[in-house]
Order: sequence, then C-alpha cells, then structure tokens
Amino acid sequence: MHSRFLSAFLALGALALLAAAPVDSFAKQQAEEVTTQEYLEPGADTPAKQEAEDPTAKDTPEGDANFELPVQDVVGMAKPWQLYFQEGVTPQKKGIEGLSNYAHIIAILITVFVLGLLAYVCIRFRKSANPVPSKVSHNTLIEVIWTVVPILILVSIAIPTLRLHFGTLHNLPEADVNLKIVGHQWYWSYEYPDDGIAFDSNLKKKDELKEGEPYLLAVDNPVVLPVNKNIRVQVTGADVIHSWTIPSFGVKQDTVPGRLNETWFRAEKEGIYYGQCSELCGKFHGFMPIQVHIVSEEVYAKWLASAKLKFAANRYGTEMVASK
Ligand SMILES: [Cu+2]
Repeated sequence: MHSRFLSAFLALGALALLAAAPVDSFAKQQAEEVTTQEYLEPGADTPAKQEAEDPTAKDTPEGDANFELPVQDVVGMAKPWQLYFQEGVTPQKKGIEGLSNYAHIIAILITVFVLGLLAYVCIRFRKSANPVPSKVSHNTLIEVIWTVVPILILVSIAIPTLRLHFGTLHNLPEADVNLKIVGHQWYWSYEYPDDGIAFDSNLKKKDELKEGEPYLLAVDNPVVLPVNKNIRVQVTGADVIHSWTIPSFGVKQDTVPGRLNETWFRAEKEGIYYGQCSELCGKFHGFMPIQVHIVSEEVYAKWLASAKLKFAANRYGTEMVASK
C-alpha cells in the first residue's frame, strides 16, 4: 500500500517537472538574451529591429542571383603526357620554377662531372694502361677543394631558397581580398570576411558535370577571385589536417584544426585553376577538389553581388553562426 502511494507521488512529481521544464528554460533563455544584448550595447536596438526599420540598409546588394560566370579557359590542370610543372601564374610559382631550374642545372652539372671522372679513371688507370698503381693516399689540396666546393654549391642553393621562402612565400603584402578556407571531411568551405559571404564547396558528381568539366576536379561552388590582386589566404581545419593546394599558384597550405595558417598569392592570368587536398585526410581524401576562377574586376564585382544573394542564408552573424 505504502509503495503504491509512493510511486503515484513520484509519477506526479515527474509530470510536474516535465511541464515546468520548457517554460523555465525558455524564460531563462530570454533573460539571458536580454542581458547579453544589454551587456554588449546598452540601449541599442536589436539587429531584428534595425532590419525591420530599414530593410534595404546594407545587406541587399543589387545583384543577379542567377549570374553565371563567363566561360573561361582552363589554365591550371594537368594534361595527358605533360612534363614539367603546370603553368605558373603567381610570383611564388615563378620563383619556385626558377629555383627548381637552378637546382636541376647544378645537379646535372655535378652528375656529368662525376660520370666524366669515373669514365676517365676507368680508362686511364685500367690494368693494361697502368700496371703499377700509385701508392698516394693523401693530398691536402685536393681534400680541401672537395670539401670547400660542395659547401659553396650548397650555400649558392640555400641563399635563393631562403630568399624565396621568406621574401615571397611568407612575406604577406597588403591584402586586397581576404579569403578564409576551412577544410572538412570531405569538402571545403570558403568565407569572404570583407563581404560577409560564406559557402561550402563540394565535388560534382558524374551526372552533375557540365560538358568539358573534369570529374574529381570540378565543384558545385567554385572560389572566385579577381586577377592581379593580392589575396590573403587564412586556412584552418574543422576535423583533421587537410591541405589547400593549387599547383599553378604555387600554394600548398596545411589546414590544421585549432590553428590559423596564412599565405597569399596574386594570380596574374584569368582562367580556371584546379587543385586537390594534399594531406591524406580520410577515406574521401580524393573527393574534395578545389576549383578557382580568376576573373576580371568587373566580373568579380558582379559575382560578389550575386553571391551575397545566393548564399544569403550563410551570412555572417546571422544564420551561419546560429546554426553552429
Ligand atoms: Cu582533405
């Protein structure tokens, strides 16, 4: 009898708690919102209020949401039977090509020199031509030469390497456009903080490809950037390490969770450029390509206006933040 009474009492209590909980948490949430708002800007209008007063204030650019990017040549893509690099269109990539050529010339000269020496020794000092071998085992001058000359060669490679590394690759000039890139398993998301645009970029499936678009390289939402402008790129990872790479730009930047890495580039030729994630990041590592359109300033302005409409739901400070 006692236990039945007790369980009925408990059930009633639980019901009361259930009924009270939502009301209580809602009231709490509202109270919190008010205090946060007041704490940030005492007496200020809420964003919702401002929008209601002036709907055309700042967030409705005059753009065409259906704006299509003009057809462009594909510049940055590997071709069948291609030798050497993909075409370089940034100062970094040109510097990398120059350094690579220089190091290769030195390597070829050394290889030819050593091969010549070996051939000379084999022929000149063969048994029939040189029956009594020399007993010389030390020659100070030669030893100094074969120590000093390689040091000089290495220094002559190190100097342009360091100049390229600190002078071009990591010496950020003043940025015209900022681009934030987040690597996800397995897609990229891009943010244009200057313009409040944010969107995801996913691989196009085979049946989504337009004519001529390469499978495993084409994406649904490509990155669009202006030609001859300094683009500051900040990258981070959402889950594991990825690497944002465009061979034609000479850019390969690891996206590390919890870290903001930075690089820059200035593309000097309009066109379409492809790249791929270059850090093994899981089972769909090969399915998160990168597509960049380098366009004229006028096209870029039109694209920006259209992107603000197209990706309006991802706008900064509103839904995008709230949904995370
Ligand atoms: Cu990846």
